[in-house]
Amino acid sequence: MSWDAPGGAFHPASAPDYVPLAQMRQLQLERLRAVVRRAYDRVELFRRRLDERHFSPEKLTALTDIEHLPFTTKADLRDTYPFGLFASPIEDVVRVHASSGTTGKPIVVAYTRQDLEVWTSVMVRAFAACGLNRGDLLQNAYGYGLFTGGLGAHYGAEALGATVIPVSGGNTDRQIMVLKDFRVTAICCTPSYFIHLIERAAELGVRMRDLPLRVGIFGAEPWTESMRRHIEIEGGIQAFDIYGLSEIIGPGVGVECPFHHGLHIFEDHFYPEVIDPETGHAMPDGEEGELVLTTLSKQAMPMIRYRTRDITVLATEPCPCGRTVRRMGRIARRSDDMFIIRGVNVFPSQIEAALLAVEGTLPHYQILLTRHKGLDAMEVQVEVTPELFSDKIGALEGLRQRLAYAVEHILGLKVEITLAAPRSIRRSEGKAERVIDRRNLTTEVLRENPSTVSVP
Ligand code: DLL
Repeated sequence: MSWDAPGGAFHPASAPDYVPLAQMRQLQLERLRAVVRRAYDRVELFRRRLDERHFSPEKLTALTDIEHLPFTTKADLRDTYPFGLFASPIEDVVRVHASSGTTGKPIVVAYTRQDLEVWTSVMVRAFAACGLNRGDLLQNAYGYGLFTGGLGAHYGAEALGATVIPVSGGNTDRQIMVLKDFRVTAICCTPSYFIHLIERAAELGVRMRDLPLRVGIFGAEPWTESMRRHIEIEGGIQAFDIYGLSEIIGPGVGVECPFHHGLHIFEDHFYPEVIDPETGHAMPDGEEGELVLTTLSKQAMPMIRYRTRDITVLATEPCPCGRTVRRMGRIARRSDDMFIIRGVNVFPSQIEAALLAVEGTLPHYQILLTRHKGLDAMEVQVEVTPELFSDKIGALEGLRQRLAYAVEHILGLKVEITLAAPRSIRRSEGKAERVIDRRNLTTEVLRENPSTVSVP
């Protein structure tokens, strides 16, 4: 990569995003061989699994041989907690991060100095793809700390030469003051938090779209095209989707370019596959399945065929921006945030799409699952616009029926819709909590306290 352009600006075209495919595949094969060798020599779990398959690193002679390698899962990280998958001695590990697991303990990830350099370089490429450069003031409202969002974005933007404002997450009124007073031109945070910022700004008499802010780089949670439209119109900005996960590096695995035709994957460092989540078999490009990623250059904690649980498609058609690296579709859902209600598989994103298609609602909703006498029930609470909320009861009832119909039409399930007052659903400063599942809680409470008969 080069920063040699006039004024020391970063030149996106100097990044490996544009190299001819054959050259990329060659580089990937060389790196794959090296990383598999490293993991085999240094990570006991991986060596055991490869030995069980009677496969050794030197048998890997083509990229398609990756199919012979075992998958790595979140459970493997949990089982080897905290440092069991490290491939570098602790003396060479200069940073750790952690992300909350589904059960009590977090999963821990590690970086050598070189890993951090790689991370910074992909974040530079990501921000540059969103049109950021020197002279931009970036408000970094991803949380700083164990979460990878804050520091990942911070070092990338600094290396790009942008002016970083490290506000971190939370303290919404101060965020708005900084946005306005510092004449911020770009922001990064979760999309749900940005929607919250727009709203709070309006309450404070600040119209987000009148500010100099022009770009938002949003990720860390699923969001939809309707949310993008809302953000772009109300925020007066162009909104980009950025993807990543702690296990692989943090933010910076892939990002949209200004054409918004999916997210370009930084394939020279992260090798993507899409598999059928049921069978584990590779899916052809263009078909939807679970994203599996292999780190091609990670030293401290190489991940071989990590099952992300994120559902997407890989696109190979050329992008008008000229980047040759493959793109992944926007992640609308995970294979495991799915919940099953009365035998029907439901993804929160399906409900969100149905709600937002109906005029009069805001993109704030919560799905409440309960069980009564063994029967599952789903209630969807959705906020309505202030105009509608102050309207006649009849208008609200009409809206409620339209929403119930829209959701039932998509899911084939009866749901209870509750219209909520504007700003009544709890806002998150990081990832939004969309589903509250009280079904297990009910049984747990009963077990702890057998005299309890009814639980809310
Ligand atoms: O969320 C890293 C990140 C920070 C990405 C800031 C983008 C921006 P984790 O906390 O480990 O890491 O969570 C990773 O979040 O497997 C997806 O399910 C989800 N996710 C991340 N980015 C997106 C996105 C960070 N753009 C998990 N769209 C991933 C949808 C996303 N889901």
